[in-house]
Amino acid sequence: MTDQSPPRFPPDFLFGTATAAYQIEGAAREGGRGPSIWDTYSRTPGKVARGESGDVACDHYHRYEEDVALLKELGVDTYRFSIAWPRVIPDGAGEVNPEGLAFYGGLVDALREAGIEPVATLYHWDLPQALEDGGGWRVRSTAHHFAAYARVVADHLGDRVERWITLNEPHCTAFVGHAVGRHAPGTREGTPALAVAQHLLLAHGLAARELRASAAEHGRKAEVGITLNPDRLLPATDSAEDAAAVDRAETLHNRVWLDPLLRGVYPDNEEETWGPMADGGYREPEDLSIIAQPLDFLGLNFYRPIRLRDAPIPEGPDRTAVDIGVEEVPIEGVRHTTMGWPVVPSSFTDLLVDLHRRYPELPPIHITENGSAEPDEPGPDGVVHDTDRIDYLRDHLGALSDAIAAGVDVRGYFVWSLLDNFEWAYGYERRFGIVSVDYETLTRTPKDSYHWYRDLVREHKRRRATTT
Ligand code: GBH
Repeated sequence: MTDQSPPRFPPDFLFGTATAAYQIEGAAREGGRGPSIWDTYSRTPGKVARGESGDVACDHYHRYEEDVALLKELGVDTYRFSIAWPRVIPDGAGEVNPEGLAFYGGLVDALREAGIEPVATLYHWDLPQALEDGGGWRVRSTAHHFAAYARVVADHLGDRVERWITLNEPHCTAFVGHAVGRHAPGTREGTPALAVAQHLLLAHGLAARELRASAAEHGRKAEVGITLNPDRLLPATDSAEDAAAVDRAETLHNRVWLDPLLRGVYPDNEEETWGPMADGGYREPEDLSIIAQPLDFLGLNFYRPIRLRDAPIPEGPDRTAVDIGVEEVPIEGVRHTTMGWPVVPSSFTDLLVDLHRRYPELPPIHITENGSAEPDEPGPDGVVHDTDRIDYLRDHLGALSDAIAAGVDVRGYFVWSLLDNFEWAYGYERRFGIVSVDYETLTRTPKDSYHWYRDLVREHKRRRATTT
């Protein structure tokens, strides 16, 4: 039996929710916004389920005040959103769009007015199309353009935003975008996808320097982090082959990011993982020192564990960067969400404790996303009674508090997501929100999980007030 009482957290622990620009904003052709690779991808037939796109999404661009009111009623300490690069710099480089900056200025002001600390992610996958046309993340110059964009945003919003996330899940950009092909730009590449990973790491490092330089120049505070989605990878059997397969997958999923960022080294098994693809010539000697500058915090997104077994490694020119000789094996005997993802809360504890053990260099952690996609059928009262989501959140918060008790330094937790939204290649059918969105009328209706989370945050704040 699972414990029904909500877990407790240290008094200064922060609770929030998270969203991302392309998934909620809509207004894709308004306010001077330039096109992004997700506009191109979504408008390409056959890429996104039912041909859906983020053209309208939740229309958050026009309704952000209503959404901030929902956050205020929810009582959260903090809110994580992302800034659309093509709203700020429509072509990715050069001309800045004041209307784009004004939109985020308005959002940040509304949040602060409501007593909610904004956390801004600079890149949640919406690369300006003009940069993709010039080679995208495959070319080094994109990292420098990203740093210039970071500087513009920091100069403009740094008086009201103190916590920054450079990139969201670079793993998805590099490997789902350029090898699996299920995210924009949707290609299936080998060495170029590894170059993308390198340029993303470099972009993070260069942008972190700009965020800090801007803060220093203006006499402001800035905390800089990056959000990764490290996976809890489990071998299907205890064979040596499956253990080796998990080692390769650890490199593809986790070490490719964590080793350079936290230790200033590249994973020592790149050859075993990628064979001839690993030797790309896209690295410069100074890169590691730029990439490995200290992080103020590490953002982690967690949803589910993955079970893997050894599989044949395809050879030849069609081999992509995700073809490393592993195959996913279903995890049975547990509930699965509408994403088909197994619900195993203890794997969240295990992941955090294992990272803590393997990387003594870990900075404080924020769980920048956790949540579940569940059916959206409302009851006769018009409200979605999402008890499965409440169970998911409660059990994962319990698993998180177990990790904290085991010594992992976690400072905050953001539910994914405030609103039902555009779930990338799955379109609008998969719903992660604690607030339901009617995509015909764009009406927002809180689900039971919203009220459950509101009560949890209230209770936490009540205890915080009595202990400080
Ligand atoms: C996060 O990604 C995202 O940051 C967020 O925007 C998203 O809405 C949320 O989670 C829920 O999905 O089978 O090869 O096509 C989570 C990690 C990794 C999940 C890529 C979907 C598809 C891989 N995502 N994965 S593939």
